[in-house]
Amino acid sequence: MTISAERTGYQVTPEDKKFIGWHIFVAIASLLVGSLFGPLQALEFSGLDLYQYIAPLLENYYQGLTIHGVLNALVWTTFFIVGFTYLTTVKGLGRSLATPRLNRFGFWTMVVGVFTTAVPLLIGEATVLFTFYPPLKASWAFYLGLTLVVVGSWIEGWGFILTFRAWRKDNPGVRSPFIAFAGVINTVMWQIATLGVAVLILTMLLPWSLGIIEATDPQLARTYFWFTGHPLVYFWLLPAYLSWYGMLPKQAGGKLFSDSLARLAFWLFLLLSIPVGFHHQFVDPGVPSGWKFIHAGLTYGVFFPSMLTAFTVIASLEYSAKQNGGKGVFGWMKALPWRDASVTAQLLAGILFFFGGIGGIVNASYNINTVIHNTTWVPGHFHLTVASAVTLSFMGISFWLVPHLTGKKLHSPKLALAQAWVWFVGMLIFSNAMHVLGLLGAPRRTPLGQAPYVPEEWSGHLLRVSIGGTILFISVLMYVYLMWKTMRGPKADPEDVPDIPVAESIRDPQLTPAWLDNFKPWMIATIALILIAYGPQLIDQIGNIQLNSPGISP
Ligand code: HAS
Ligand code: CU
Repeated sequence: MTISAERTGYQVTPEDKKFIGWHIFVAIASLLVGSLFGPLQALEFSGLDLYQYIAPLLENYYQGLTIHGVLNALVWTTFFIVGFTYLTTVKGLGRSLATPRLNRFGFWTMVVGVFTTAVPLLIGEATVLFTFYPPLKASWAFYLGLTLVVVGSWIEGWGFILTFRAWRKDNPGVRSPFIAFAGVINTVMWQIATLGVAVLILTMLLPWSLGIIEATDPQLARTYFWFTGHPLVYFWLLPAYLSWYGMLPKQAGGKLFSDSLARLAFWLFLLLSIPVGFHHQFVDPGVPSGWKFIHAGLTYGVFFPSMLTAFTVIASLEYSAKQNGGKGVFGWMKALPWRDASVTAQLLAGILFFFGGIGGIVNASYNINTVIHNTTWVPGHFHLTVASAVTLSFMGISFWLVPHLTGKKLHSPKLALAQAWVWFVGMLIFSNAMHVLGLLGAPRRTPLGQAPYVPEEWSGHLLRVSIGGTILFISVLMYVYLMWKTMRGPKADPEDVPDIPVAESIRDPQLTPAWLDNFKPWMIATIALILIAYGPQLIDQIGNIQLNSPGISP
């Protein structure tokens, strides 16, 4: 018995479509505003200082960098993910949410949070970069706004979890539909992961910014931060994986190679996403090296489900291409639907992610990390991951999603295809230059155009950052233009509106082992592993808390 959404043919209700559409709208608006600040940094690297022209608006380089990071890495992603998970939950389970009012409340909480965060950001009262480490100090409104965004995402997440449970009650023993399953695992992971920043903000940053406590403990703050900060990157990534496993094979004219492997990867992400945060703190003096070593080992562990993903997704693509006449060990790749902008964007995102993943293993290696830590290598790495694997996939998804939600046709499929390629080329140039500069020792988060110590040897690479960054900016503008024109276009014939692509798996999912569809053992193991990997250090660092670091702002 297969009961994929494909067979149930459930159509998402117009109200749900509209509500999901608002999430995507806020996401794209944030991406646009956040991206306006990208070229400022990229061009500054080769000495073109645009900041002087907008001096009355921006205080300094760091303010622009903070806005860029917060809007692109935090807001664009979170709104897109929550909206997309809403869609995969209702479509996958073939029913509307159990809690529509709760989700509306969650959404508006997030929106109020974004505005509360935006005000101090724009007036220069929150120039603390997207990691907001103390002793850098922001206005209380910044911390409160971030809290509201996180709490809103929790509330929406409860809606997805409760709906999944209601479905489970009605369908005992039936394998959960993959796209709903994958979205809900990411939601559960997020609920646990965000406890770190929740404690950080509520016990330290908010009271500090309100003057209730005088100073902070930066070491403990960083530990709390990375408890959330690392799993955050998988919160971004897993919706892209959901699409690569659960949708892309259908778009490529085939099927998912293995439902079991797909589910195993998601469980491993639940298990291993959180207890690896110290790989961001290899040089922190307050964390003993034994614990860093354990987190380095667990990071190699969380590398594995991504390799599993590369295998399974490429196998699905090969199967699909061969169904459609593709031949040869590599020749089948030519038979993929490269004219389909949504498919191409996601394939290019996957290719860029290979390089990002290899860089990740360099970062994770305790001793080699000291070579690249705090250099431009790190932004090079995360532009291949969050800004490519994730962002370019989300762009590809929106090529069918926005038409589906609005009942329109994609404004220009050719422009969409070009947009994906422009991103790919821009990112190859940009990220390669950032990696090379990092190896040469260029510090991250630094206006290198003004730095007096920059050797001549760097100038070619700095120029490539500027060129790559400008190309990426052009690609964002193409994307936003396309989405705007699509949204504003005339209603299309219902046959011309793309449906949600839901891939079937080659083997009946009902044959997938039951332990790959049962939360209980995985939840127990997840919590146990977090307690082992973090418990002793948290007890130690909280026990030795030193609130003695006053705030500074640049
Ligand atoms: Fe990372 C720093 C380690 C993945 C994001 N990372 C960062 C920062 C960000 C970030 C934002 O261990 C900077 C934070 C800051 O501001 O300080 N990262 C890793 C490792 C992985 C990894 C081991 N990172 C990500 C992902 C991110 C992300 C995903 C965002 C979404 N990262 C680190 C470490 C640091 C770090 C250290 C700290 C550095 C420092 O010192 O500060 C792994 O998860 C990567 C696994 C990936 C793979 C690739 C699999 C390939 C696939 C492609 C399939 C191909 C397809 C296309 C579908 C194994 C799945 C086929 C096409 C055809 C044509 C057939
Ligand atoms: Cu990490």
